[in-house]
Amino acid sequence: MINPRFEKEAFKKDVEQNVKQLFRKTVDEASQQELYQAVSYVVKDAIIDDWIATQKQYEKDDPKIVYYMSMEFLLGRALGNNLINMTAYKEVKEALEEMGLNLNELEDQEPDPALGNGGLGRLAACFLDSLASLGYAAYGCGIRYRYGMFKQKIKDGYQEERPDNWLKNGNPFELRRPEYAKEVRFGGNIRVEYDDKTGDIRFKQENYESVLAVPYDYPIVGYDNHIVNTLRIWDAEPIVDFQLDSFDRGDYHKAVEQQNLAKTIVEVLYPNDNHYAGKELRLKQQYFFVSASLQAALTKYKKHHDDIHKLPEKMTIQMNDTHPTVAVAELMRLLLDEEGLGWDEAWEITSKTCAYTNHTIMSEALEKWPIDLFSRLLPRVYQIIQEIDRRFVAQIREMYPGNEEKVAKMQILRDGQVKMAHLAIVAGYSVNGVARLHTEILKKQELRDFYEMMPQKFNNKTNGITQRRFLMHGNPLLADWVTDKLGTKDWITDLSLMSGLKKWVDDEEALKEFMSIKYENKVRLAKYIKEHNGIEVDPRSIFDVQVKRLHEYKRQLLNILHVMYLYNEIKEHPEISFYPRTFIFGAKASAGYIRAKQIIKLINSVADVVNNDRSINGKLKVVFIEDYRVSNAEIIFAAADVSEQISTASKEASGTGNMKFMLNGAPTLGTMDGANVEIVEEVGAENAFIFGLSSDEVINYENNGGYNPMDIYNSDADIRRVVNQLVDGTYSQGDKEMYRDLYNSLLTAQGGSKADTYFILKDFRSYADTQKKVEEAYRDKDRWAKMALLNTASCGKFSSDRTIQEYVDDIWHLDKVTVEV
Ligand code: DL6
Repeated sequence: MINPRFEKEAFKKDVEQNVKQLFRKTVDEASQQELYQAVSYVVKDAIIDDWIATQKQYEKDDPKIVYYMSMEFLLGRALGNNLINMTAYKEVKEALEEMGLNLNELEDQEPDPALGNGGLGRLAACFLDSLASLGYAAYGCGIRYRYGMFKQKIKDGYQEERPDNWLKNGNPFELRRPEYAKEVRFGGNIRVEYDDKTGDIRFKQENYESVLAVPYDYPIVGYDNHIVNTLRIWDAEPIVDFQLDSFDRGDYHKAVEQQNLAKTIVEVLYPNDNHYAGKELRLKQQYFFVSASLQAALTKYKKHHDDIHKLPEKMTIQMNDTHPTVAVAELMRLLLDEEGLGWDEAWEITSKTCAYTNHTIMSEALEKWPIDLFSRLLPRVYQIIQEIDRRFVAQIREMYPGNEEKVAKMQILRDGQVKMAHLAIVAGYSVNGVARLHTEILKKQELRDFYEMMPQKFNNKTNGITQRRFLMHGNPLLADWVTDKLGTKDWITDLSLMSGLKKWVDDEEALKEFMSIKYENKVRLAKYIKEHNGIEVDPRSIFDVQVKRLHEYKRQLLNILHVMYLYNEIKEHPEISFYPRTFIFGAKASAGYIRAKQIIKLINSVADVVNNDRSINGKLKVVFIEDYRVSNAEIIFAAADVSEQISTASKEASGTGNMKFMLNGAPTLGTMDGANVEIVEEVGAENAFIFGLSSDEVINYENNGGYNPMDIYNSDADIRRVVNQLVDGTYSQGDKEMYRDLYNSLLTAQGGSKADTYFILKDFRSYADTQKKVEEAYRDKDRWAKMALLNTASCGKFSSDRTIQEYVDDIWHLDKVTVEV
């Protein structure tokens, strides 16, 4: 049943009213941005009814709540997604059309709230969508960065970073909640007070700096169930407003400091993906949002419960990677110092409340804070970690008497560092990886000692994605087709039903329809590329796509070297038949990651040469899509023929882009890495293109000193030619130094890393051969259509609904809630 607010006439009137009230204009005078806001406020109004109803229901049912703590939530735009989840998208689109407005154009007015870098942040957003859609009480807890992920501009082929002032026009969907503000303290010293009468000891922080954490609540709308959960992101404000008279009171510096701290702490998201920069401000950010979120969670709990010991029955905290793991010690601090519990009671509660997800085995991403920095910034939290560490070391020694090597490997405080992953594992009740292979690598390699000591904590939760955004919103044509073919919309909340599409795999008509939807989506992407890149691409060519963060382990370099190889082949053998291909890239590189930026430049240089060479008759095109983000990702996934998932095996924890491509009918061209392994298992090896070293082989090489890429360089003329083209000026207008570093990285060991650390040359041949197979398969239209359809039909496992249900069953143990309206 349609929400009365979205009935056409009522909706149109409300939009007109909002335009008038907000901007003193009529609809025909208002700008697209103003209209977007006016529409969003109507939608928000409808959401708020459900939001209130949900919170009332939660008060009544008192379900257990999960607090999903994450430095990143890569939400993507809200308007369209909210309308989809309120099942009002089509009605609203039509109502707007009747007003002469286009919903898609209005959606384009919304900035992408880019409060995340990549997979980890986007996963958090999918999880929130699934939690609400499945009817579980949840809070996302994060930071309201004033500047999210930078906007990427490509200038002369180089990446430039521009600030993303996403809040400049306000944010219609959020609500400021000053009544829930909390103070967060940094630095100073700890004074110990003894109470002679009771013998109690109290720890008082003195001479600290503090900020006021003020929450902004952002609604997370469940699908067609009237449930609205909350993403609570914290802004920082000075505790006392800057007052002129503070100068007279000698507080001038303090007031300025507070002002500055509040301003800087939430200023910007660190743009590092799978890499830890070790900056003091980052630690401040972590503690800031963790402390505020925990204080708020405890206040909420205590409102309805007297017994703090029962906290684990009513709340659980999921720590999204090591970034929020200071939560463990902060919860201990609150229980010890604010609630007055003893150590054992506090530990019992904490270790039943906190759980940790590991998202990477890249050692440079595991956070380890220098002890001097950590103890200076968080003196009381540090004392608590010392005690956790002391007790843990005693446990290790008890379990492994005389084995000091174990202590050295597992200790939390070691080598002058606070090892955050160790802290989380020791204190948490669950440790999970994000794909089966990843979890196995954690157990056997990276976290082996911990697994041996506490195997019961370890479990796997293979990632997933939400079909609401990545099919319904991103690919409405296919979504309608799926509903038609399955004869039900139930796949929207139960993606396993997609397997019902398999019965159409031999139906010629259905295959034709499926592929013509793909074609339409390719036309849509071609138009986007023309508008944004000025490049003409042929939607009949194979759209071969690699979109993700730029990182050496993800091997965009392998992809572009292969394009260079194909170009050589086409030039050299114009007579051989070559199916036209469009290689599409989209990737942001962390601002300080020089080599990643060189790879972006190389891709653009190759694009320049190849796209402008008329002699190859447009057989090969290369496109680098600027500013890859959630909103253009939706268009890209829908249009892809081939999904490039070519990380060095063992390095990609899971990947989630791979699942979005699969959902949209693009077979995977990839290594046996991360969740690719499970994708292949679901779809069958014959419907994917797998190449390269296995993770065992990679790990084996790594443990035995690497391999010698010079052997390949010397023996394979095609590879040698391509590698040499990095330094012969072919792609750099004669400049032989421009790509020297990339060349060196492939052939020579440097600064502690081995030559070709990511096995690019080692996997090159196998990749090129497999690419040939892709071409052969694509030429056979019928075979390709079946493969593509089978990918969509086999994606059921990869819904974040399934992932969340597993977290609920195995880790969180939440209660399901229904909201009647
Ligand atoms: O689990 C979400 C996502 C995985 O799909 C990717 O494979 C993995 O690289 C990513 N990990 C990170 C780790 N970040 N840090 N820092 O982003 O997580």
